[in-house]
Amino acid sequence: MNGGLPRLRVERARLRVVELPLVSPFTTSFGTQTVRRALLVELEGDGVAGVGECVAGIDPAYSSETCAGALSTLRDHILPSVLGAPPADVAGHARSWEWVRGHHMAKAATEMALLDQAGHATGQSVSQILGGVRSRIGCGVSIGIQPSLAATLTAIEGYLAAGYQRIKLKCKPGYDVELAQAVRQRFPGTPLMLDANSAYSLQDVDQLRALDEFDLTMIEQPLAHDDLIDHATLQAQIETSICLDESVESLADLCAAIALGSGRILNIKAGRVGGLLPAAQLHDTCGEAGWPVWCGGMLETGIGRAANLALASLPGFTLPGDTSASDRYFEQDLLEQPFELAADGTLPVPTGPGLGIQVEQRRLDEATVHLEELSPK
Ligand code: NPQ
Ligand code: MG
Repeated sequence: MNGGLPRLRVERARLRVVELPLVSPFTTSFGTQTVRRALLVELEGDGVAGVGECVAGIDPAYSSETCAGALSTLRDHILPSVLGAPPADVAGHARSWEWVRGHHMAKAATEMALLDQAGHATGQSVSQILGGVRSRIGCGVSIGIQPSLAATLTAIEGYLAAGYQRIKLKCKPGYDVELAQAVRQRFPGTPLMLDANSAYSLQDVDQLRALDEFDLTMIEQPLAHDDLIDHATLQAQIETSICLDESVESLADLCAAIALGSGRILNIKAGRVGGLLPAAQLHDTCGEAGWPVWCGGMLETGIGRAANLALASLPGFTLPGDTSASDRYFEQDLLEQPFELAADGTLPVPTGPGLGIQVEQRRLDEATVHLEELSPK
């Protein structure tokens, strides 16, 4: 990390729930989303404000966390640990909620707001604070399960025309080998990967091995969300590299995965691992182990999207991630300037102080479905 961060107070907090309709339904092996409900944490102290986005979903399907659960955990447990506490730097505030087990997405949202606040106080961008080295990020796109193979091919064509550098397709048992074959046939040279979101078991090894012939850059999280052992068994039986997502929620999980050989690549999401600072640590450990990493996505609004770009500017993020442009998901983002994909398939890393974004107040108010203010007890 670059230099020290200032010790700041957190004097007020606001919890806000927003809802943004998705441009098209997003279907994974665990369900279909038509709207993104997001929980925002807004902090203020020492005359400086910061905002963070919690990536928990409406349902506990991707992970056990939900928007409603994060809201109550933030209100009753995490924010009371920092509100009115003595001035502290971001790591210091984060230590005050270490006693809370789990709830990584709620913690990460608070940490994101603290980093935004610290950046505004010092003029540093979150990328600079984290030790970022890149000014533009190569982007891929994640495509949900479509009603037909033809619809999938059409969707891919559109995203490739827009410039996206790699295609990730959601898959599930029975929607995999034929899918990969059809896509490979039509787009022979395109960097292509699948994400199963834990839809398979070791009994499906033949099907998974059949994917080896399609030159996939990786298959993401084929097996159970909390498994590392079976992933190691599977990795020894297939050629395609396994990328872990759900199974790695901490540095301890990652160290176990590396030791076991549960995969060869990591999808890093700050929300899943409890914050941007823990995410940067996982990045460092992957570097030492020779695991390439890329930045995942959770259908973030522009706020979380900015944080993802800052994270992806670290040196080990050598693969295009799910850091897509705002219009991949939303007709209207929450920002004055939505993130727009350049023709070369990159997005810029924000350079302004903190997250480096400007939230459009009118749009934010329109999207708000719940708002509560917290102050020190
Ligand atoms: C993944 N994301 O990599 C996730 C899955 C995902 C872009 O593929 C609400 C809450 C909606 C959590 C949609 C992408 C979600 C979600 C997708 C997680 O596995
Ligand atoms: Mg995934």
